[in-house]
Amino acid sequence: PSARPRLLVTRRLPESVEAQMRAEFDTEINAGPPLDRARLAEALKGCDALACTVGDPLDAEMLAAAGERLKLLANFGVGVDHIDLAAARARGILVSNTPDVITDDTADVALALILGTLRGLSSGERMLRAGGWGGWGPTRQMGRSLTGKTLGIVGMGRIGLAVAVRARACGMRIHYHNRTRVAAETERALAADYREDLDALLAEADVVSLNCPYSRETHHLIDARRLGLMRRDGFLINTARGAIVDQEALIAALEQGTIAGAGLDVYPNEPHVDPRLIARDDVMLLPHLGSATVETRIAMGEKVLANLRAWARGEELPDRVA
Ligand code: 8YV
Repeated sequence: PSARPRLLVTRRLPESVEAQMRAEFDTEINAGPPLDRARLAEALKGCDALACTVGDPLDAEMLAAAGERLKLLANFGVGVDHIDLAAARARGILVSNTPDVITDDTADVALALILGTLRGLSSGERMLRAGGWGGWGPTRQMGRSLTGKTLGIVGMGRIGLAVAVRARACGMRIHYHNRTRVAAETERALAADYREDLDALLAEADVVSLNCPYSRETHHLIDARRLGLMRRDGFLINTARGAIVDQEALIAALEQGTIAGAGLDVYPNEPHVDPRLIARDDVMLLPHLGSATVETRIAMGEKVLANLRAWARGEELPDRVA
């Protein structure tokens, strides 16, 4: 019988990562569709560690069903809103994630959504592919300049800061809201203005970028009232988590023209995307690909491995989620 810890992996990971997992752990990798609650509960029995991702339902009930052996949830991804951290703590289950390595790619996608919506890049491409390009004209395909616009960043952590750096390079002014102010020298370097009041930030920003974690506190943070504070020519960008926005209220704001457009990489009920969003030309919609590059997905896998190895050796986890 093998003394190696038993590891369940809920999705296929980059090949090199899977190979290392198989070499070091008694590894079972789910190659099929995402495990539903019943199949995940079944598969978890007898496992010592789980390599999981966003979308895996790791709530208190699931962790209780997993049994006593489960000791580590090594999440492939930085957001751990799908894990009941309090229940994990109560059961003595450690949780790790993959910070830092996803920052730049995710910020790039936020910038892509800013460019895509303000400049009409995605609607322009759709029109061209549909054969609708009647030719160049001085008043056709006019978007809005990034230069001189105010970007309001909600959540100035690693990703928010990386979005700010990119937006500065495009000539945008940075305002931000966060639980705490960033260091004065960082504010100076980005010429970033802190707004303690989220409502004030929403009212003044030409573009609002959501870069905060999803939690009970940020559930529907951007609701009908707050959408109503945004400028009529304002854009909402979300690369964080879908349920930070009340999607019904967002659709209503777009339909009523109280905001100018939205760029979304995340949705409340992925992979379902509301057909009313799909039908609109003033939104750019991406399939949660913020961290989806060859380089970053390997780096995320390496982080999962580093946390698994540390745990197996009884060492402190490099990316332990508090
Ligand atoms: C990934 C993410 O798409 O890190 C996160 O929180 O949402 C993305 O990087 C996802 O986690 C992959 O499992």
